[in-house]
Amino acid sequence: MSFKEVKEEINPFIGEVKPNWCLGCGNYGLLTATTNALAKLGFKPNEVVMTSGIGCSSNFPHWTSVYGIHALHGRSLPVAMGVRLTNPNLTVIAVSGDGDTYGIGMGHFIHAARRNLDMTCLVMNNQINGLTTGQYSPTSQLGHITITSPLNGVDEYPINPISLALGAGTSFVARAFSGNRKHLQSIIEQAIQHKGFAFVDVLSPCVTFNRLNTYSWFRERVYELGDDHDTSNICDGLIKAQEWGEKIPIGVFYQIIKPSLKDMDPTLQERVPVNEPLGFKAQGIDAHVIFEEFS
Ligand SMILES: Cc1ncc(C[n+]2csc(CCOP(=O)(O)OP(=O)(O)O)c2C)c(N)n1
Ligand code: SF4
Ligand SMILES: [Mg+2]
Repeated sequence: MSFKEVKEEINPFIGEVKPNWCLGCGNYGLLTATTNALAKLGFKPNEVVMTSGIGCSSNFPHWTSVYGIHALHGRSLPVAMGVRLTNPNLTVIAVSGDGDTYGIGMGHFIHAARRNLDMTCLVMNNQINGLTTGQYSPTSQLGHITITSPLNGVDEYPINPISLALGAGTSFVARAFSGNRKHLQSIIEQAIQHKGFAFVDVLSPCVTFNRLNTYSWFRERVYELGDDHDTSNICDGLIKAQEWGEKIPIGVFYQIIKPSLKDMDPTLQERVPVNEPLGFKAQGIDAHVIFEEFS
């Protein structure tokens, strides 16, 4: 049996290119959980597309066998929304980091939440800019000494991704920890199955540039939200979102089913762009001819 055949039998979503993340990087946990979740839910690789921005985390689609679009810094979500509106047959997953999503991509995050298009947004939150060697990010802890806060540490208050997502109207809001693989996979499965914009902030330690928020730091603090947490009550979600410090809750904070931009806009329902003929009819140009030239 070739490696390719073994891989396809074990998990067809594992890509042929080996990840170049540092040994122990938190992102491996999410990669395993996501590929396992997709296989368990019965998808085929050609039914899924992943978009990403720029960062160590945003290299994620390369390590899988699904369609991937490695976009510009902070632009994972607008590209994902474009795919979602163009081809309703694909399952869309946007992956990125904390710097990418909550920094340069912040505006897109809020507006993607408002549109509630059916897609999943997975953020690998390591509270640092990993790829660019350890500058502080929008989620870095106050006082954290980094190469861009070398003297007194970070002096800007960190963003709270959970309350931010709730405030923007996100219809599925969750947090998971890459060191708790079983729980992480179950959250990813729920997010992919959710009808609407599903957001998961994944605590994903950077073992090279963040020596503060380590696996052991999280293991001492994270706990799973129990059955007593009412996921249909946004106020309960907002209260739990404030917990960060001695105790850090993981799990689904809030979930609601509500119409998306597409459901409410008749022009987006009338035409399915992927089924439209390619080309510019008015000018008499057939785009197939152009594509053939490059094939
Ligand atoms: C327009 C633009 N500005 C800045 C950069 C430099 N840059 C590349 S990745 C990155 C931060 C990535 O941080 P994060 O999203 O947290 O990813 P991580 O590497 O931590 O996984 C920055 C600032 C860039 N590529 N493009
Ligand atoms: S630098 Fe950090 S985020 Fe990047 S691959 Fe290494 S451990 Fe992961
Ligand atoms: Mg980061």
